[in-house]
Amino acid sequence: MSLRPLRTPPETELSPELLVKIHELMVKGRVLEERLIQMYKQGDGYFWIGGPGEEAFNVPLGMLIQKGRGLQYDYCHFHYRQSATMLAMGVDPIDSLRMMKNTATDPYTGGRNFVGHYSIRVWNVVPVSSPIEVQYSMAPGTAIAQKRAGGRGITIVTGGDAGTAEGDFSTCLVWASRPANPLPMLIVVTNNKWGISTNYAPQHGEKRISDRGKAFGIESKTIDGNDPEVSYRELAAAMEYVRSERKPFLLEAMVSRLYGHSSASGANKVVDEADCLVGFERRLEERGLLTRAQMDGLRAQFNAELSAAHRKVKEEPQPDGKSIFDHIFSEKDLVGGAGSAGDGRSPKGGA
Ligand SMILES: Cc1ncc(C[n+]2csc(CCOP(=O)(O)OP(=O)(O)O)c2C)c(N)n1
Ligand SMILES: [Mg+2]
Repeated sequence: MSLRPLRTPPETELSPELLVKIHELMVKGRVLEERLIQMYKQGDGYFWIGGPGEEAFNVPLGMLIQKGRGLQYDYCHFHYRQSATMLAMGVDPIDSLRMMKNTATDPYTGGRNFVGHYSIRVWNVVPVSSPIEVQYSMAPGTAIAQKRAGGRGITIVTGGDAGTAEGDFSTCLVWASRPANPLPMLIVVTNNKWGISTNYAPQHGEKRISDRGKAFGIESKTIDGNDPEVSYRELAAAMEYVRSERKPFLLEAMVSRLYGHSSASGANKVVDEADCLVGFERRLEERGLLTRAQMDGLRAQFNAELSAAHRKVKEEPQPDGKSIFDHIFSEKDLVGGAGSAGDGRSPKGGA
């Protein structure tokens, strides 16, 4: 179901249709995460990690990505809180449930990796890694190739605040900003003010993480990632800068972490952090764009869809033990062509 806005308000720069679309995807993203948490708690999966609380930023990001395969499209080096971005890019949520349940039908990893660890070659979505921050030192590789190729494709890398303490983040800033070859990279830090159980404040001498861009001459900004309108506008502007100037941009988005770090910390709802969905829905109601009943109906519809998907996935098989050594990267010749069979979405050639 796609909701239609009731009237056109003058006070917003984004069109009512766009705001309603963003809202729909935010609700879908939240319902998906809540379903995944429920699956974990019911024993339909071993571990949960995800991004409930980051939808206001992650949805606009996914909507603005130019998806496709190869250097003329955007390369995505994501971390494990990006399900809402993937939904906005167009994935089917049932496949996230498959990854959660580690079924053989999981198209991203064949049931071999944690939930949230997407890998989609046809959309340049580089496999998400559990070791944090490594994506920041790998991302310059695709950006160098894109710089050489020319065009408007960019490299997008995301990660958390705590991980910026690691050397990979500095490596990224250095490589992105060399005057001899600045790189077309959107460097994103989603700052939820936590690294598992370690709070941000006593760990960071810099006032803002985005300030670290200044030393390298990198354009940078800190934004309210809990506001989808701010996020959409700022992401659109930053991406246009990177696409046209072929230079890096460091964007820090302040976000909430609504269910703690992961299932390892209980995955229970926190009450002391702002919920981006609550604030946005209040605004949509006040502006007369959607009614409470419409929004409740949308949530109920996604809940029903994912409940049915959950029942389906429960019946699907786990991977066969014999396949454990399939898809070993070092045994493939991805450049020469041998071993690159597959549609790039299935684990055959996709992981
Ligand atoms: C290289 C590495 N060191 C430590 C860990 C353990 N670890 C997993 S998540 C995490 C905290 C990450 O915090 P942050 O970068 O702020 O991202 P967030 O989870 O808050 O989004 C740590 C230390 C890891 N996975 N990899
Ligand atoms: Mg964090």
